[in-house]
Amino acid sequence: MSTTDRQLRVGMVGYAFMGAAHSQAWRTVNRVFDLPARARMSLICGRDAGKVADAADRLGWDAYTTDWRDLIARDDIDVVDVCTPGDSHAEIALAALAAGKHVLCEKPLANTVSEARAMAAAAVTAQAAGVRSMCGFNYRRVPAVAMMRQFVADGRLGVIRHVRATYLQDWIVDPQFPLVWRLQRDKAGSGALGDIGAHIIDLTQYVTGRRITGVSAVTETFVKERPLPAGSSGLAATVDGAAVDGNGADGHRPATGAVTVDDAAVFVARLDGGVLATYEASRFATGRKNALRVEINGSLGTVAFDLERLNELEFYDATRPAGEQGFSRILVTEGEHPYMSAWWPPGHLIGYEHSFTHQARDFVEAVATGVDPAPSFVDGLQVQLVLDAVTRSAELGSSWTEVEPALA
Ligand code: SOE
Repeated sequence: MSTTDRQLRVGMVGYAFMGAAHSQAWRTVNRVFDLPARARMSLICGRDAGKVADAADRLGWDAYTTDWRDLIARDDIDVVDVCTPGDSHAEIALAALAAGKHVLCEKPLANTVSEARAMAAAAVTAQAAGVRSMCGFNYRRVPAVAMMRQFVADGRLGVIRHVRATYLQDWIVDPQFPLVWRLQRDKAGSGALGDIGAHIIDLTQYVTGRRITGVSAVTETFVKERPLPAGSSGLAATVDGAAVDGNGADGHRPATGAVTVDDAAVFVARLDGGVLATYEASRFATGRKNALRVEINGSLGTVAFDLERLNELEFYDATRPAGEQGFSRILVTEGEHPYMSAWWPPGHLIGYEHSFTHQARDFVEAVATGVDPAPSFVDGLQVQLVLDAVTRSAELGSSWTEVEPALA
């Protein structure tokens, strides 16, 4: 068998926003990257037969099923890609690992620390049998982020003193925006904290190579009651015949339900090695659509990344002669930059979806070459421990809360 004859037959559970993003990645990955195995989009799973059939057709999957247990039971599936809301991550991933399938699971890894612990333990056990698993923190795969990490690892920043991270959105500023699953604790685990805060927690730990050791947090749910959705898809949703003032077409107010997650979370943290950090995750930052920003200050320089300018990295090099210092903007679009040589000629830009293709690339390569991909489920558990500490700290009036290491 030649290397490209080797197939990894993927079965994906879920077909909404993340399902579409992952589909795009599976469809593209072997067209762009030269890899030791070929991902095949074998089977997609969703509960609604009509909708999943449509998704299979639209997103390019060979077949569909309405039962994830059926997907896992099939011996012609090698990889299970979990793109469902957090309340089913643990059950699906644990069953998949037990069946010897490699697993890619969307972030946050789970809804609770105990679920994440069980998943991490199962992943470590499965490793011994050559079964690989990875948590989908896709922003690690933005070339400028990978480069930022390299700068820190190479000592270009000297001694790291500060981390400053924000992830800001505004899609629920309108109090009439309906109560979608992302606003329900039993489905999503937490709100802005787990959905977008998890990204900056993972990114900053990844880039600095340091662990968050303690936090002091505040969280808030600004709008506590919202109309029930008639339908939703990704971050968009509708209320039955309702106008923006919340009155239904027939003059009756639509039924409402309680928002059971945070709308925003703000916390200060310590990372090991004496680093002081601030984090902010909000869905109420009016005008900020998907604004993730990370800045790291060290004794020899600063790097800053802004997702809205994801092809760039800002770098301040304090080792340059005093009169020549200042922030420089590195355009991360050249062949020597991480992932970029496979794409377009120098200077040609990439976007959000490419981070998922890079994630699929790294996953396929790891599985095909028999190494454990990162971020592992243990890394996912480490993020979960921070989310949990933030929640507990906020509940206790911002009291300082230690974060235990996932691998104690
Ligand atoms: C929704 O807030 C969301 O889609 C997150 O779930 C993703 O992880 C993030 O990449 C963009 O925002």
